[in-house]
Amino acid sequence: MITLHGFGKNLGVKDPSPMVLKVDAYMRMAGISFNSNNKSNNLQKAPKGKLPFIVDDGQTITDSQFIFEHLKQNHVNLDENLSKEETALAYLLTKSLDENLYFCLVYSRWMCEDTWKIVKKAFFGKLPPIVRTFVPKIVRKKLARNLQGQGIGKHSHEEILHITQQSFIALSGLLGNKDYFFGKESCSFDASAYGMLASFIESDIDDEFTQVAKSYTNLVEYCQRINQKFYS
Ligand SMILES: N[C@@H](CCC(=O)N[C@@H](CS)C(=O)NCC(=O)O)C(=O)O
Repeated sequence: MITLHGFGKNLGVKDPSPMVLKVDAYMRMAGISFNSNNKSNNLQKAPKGKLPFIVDDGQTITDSQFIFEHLKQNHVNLDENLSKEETALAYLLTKSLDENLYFCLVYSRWMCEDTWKIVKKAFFGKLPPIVRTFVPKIVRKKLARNLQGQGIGKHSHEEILHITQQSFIALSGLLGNKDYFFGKESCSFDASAYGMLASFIESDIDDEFTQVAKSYTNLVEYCQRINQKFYS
């Protein structure tokens, strides 16, 4: 049996991490049975200091990309009906979400003052009082450094919002009125897209970033469709 290690429900989303959510969605779409482990020390236990990781029959696999590859090789390949060209496209589109839109999400949650207040309470609100005063500051500083290093953090607020919107325009245009990104059946890119889109669209947070995501009706309906089919 596979165990998926994540953070657990927060900010109104099944998991606040789009990477955890996409692995969860992949396994649901593929009909692979699994357990979720959402213990608060999962991040400390994570072999590479990041979630998600899975344990499959004693084997630990970290990083959503490696997890997808493991699931495809050892369980169910959600992409088996895609052409070679579609498979290539699905991979590159996934990387666009993981390496670009993801950092816009991190910026919106951790760097924008009003949203940060909500995130701080949601992630650190249950810590003992003294720890609660310094741990959020340390984590926020680390993420600010990461965003600078990655490059998104060098841009202005308006520019980051613009980059975010460009991704939603592209995703909305690509999906059009199809059920899933590559047609009638879901593939690995749908798991990745859902993980990322739900992080904006299903979130309790009401800010410029989630508002812009929610303005694309076909993306909102896409999340609803996936919820109905795989999460009800
Ligand atoms: N490339 C990794 C990225 C995973 C990742 O960035 N996870 C974040 C949550 S979305 C995390 O665990 N961050 C904790 C930290 O950096 O301390 C993947 O695709 O799984």
